[in-house]
Amino acid sequence: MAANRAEAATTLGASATATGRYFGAAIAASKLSDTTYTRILSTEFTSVTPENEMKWDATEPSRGTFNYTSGDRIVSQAQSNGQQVRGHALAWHSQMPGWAQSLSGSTLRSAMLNHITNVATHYKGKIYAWDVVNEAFADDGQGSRRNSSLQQTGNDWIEAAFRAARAADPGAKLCYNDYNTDGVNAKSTAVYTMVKDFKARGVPIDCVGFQSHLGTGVPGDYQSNLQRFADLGVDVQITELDVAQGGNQASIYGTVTKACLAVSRCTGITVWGIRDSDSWRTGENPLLFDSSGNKKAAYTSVLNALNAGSGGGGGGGGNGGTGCTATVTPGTVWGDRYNTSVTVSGASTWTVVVTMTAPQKITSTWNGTATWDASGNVMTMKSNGSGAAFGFTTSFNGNTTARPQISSCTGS
Ligand code: 9MR
Repeated sequence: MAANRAEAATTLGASATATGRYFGAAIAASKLSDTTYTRILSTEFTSVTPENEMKWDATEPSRGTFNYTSGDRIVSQAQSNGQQVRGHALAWHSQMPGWAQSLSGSTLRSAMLNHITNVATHYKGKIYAWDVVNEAFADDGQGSRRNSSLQQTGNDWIEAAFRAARAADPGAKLCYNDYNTDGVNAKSTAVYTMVKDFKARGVPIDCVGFQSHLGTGVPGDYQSNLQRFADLGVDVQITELDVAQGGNQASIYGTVTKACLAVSRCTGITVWGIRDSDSWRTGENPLLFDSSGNKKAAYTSVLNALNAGSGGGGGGGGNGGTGCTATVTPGTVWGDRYNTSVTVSGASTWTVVVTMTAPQKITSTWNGTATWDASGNVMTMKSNGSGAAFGFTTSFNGNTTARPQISSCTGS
């Protein structure tokens, strides 16, 4: 079984990067002039999610008239910080503009598809992963679909949304995102069944987001729930993490972080806000920084878990490989390309799997022997006797935000 160990780092982003993952925050365009906020944002996070700015009501306030001002502001700020962007959310029953709330049936279906096509096209090449469909399952404890006007356009509305998103931005990972799916239960099992069906029928889906708005506990099967989705062949991401401030806040944050690190296809964690005062959960103080911007015990718990944890775990290898550590160091960035170095410790003969986000492509490598999967996005680098480090150059090809992810490190 492969087991990577990250070098100790002093920010959430750097520590997550050393495991091949991102660490993100939901942010608001209106707060980008707050210097405490932007200092923490640029120092600690490698990914951002617009909290409201890319939603339907924000981006298409009247039918066919699109407004990208606030979303664009977030994207350009992220790009100047070298951060990835998670797009949120293309189709959702909530925060629909008034004009769309008054539509139904085939008129609503075509308005939804037109919305997805326009927004995903506008942001093409700039989004690491889109929440294509958000919160489409009910809280009835039976795994039913939510009875929304979108659902009433036909049970195939979710796959239609994913197909429209893929056509508009083939380079973005396409996610289904929901809450109360954080353990094995009827709702998460209904999502699981849908994802399995989509994979079997070739409906484009790449990832599942687990919002993880948690109270005073975390499901005991949190990690195994992530793993069962990963085993379907999708990435999993913690997309909106916040935890009520109670006795266990720090340890719950640590448990969630460790669970992601233990699942090789868990590609990153996003917390739903920066400071407690930025949270939608007013009065619950559910975030990693207090209202003055100081690090809380929950912050330290996450950082320690990232620094101690395993990296991409090799997807359940268990076939005789030993553990090793693959630590990523970002290198020079040019206008059209950038370098990455990877240092391997814990084994002198090693195999490291690096996954790229299309349309980015690795154009040259050094100090290892590289082979590629059919998509050209997954590089398997084997040691060739030239030492404990290798490197590569990646061409942006229009996506300047994505960064390579270490999927596994196996020693032999
Ligand atoms: O944090 C968001 C808050 O500012 C908005 O008022 C709210 C509107 O519904 O949406 C919040 O974000 C939600 C996210 O988009 C989807 N999952 C649940 C989040 C918290 O409600």
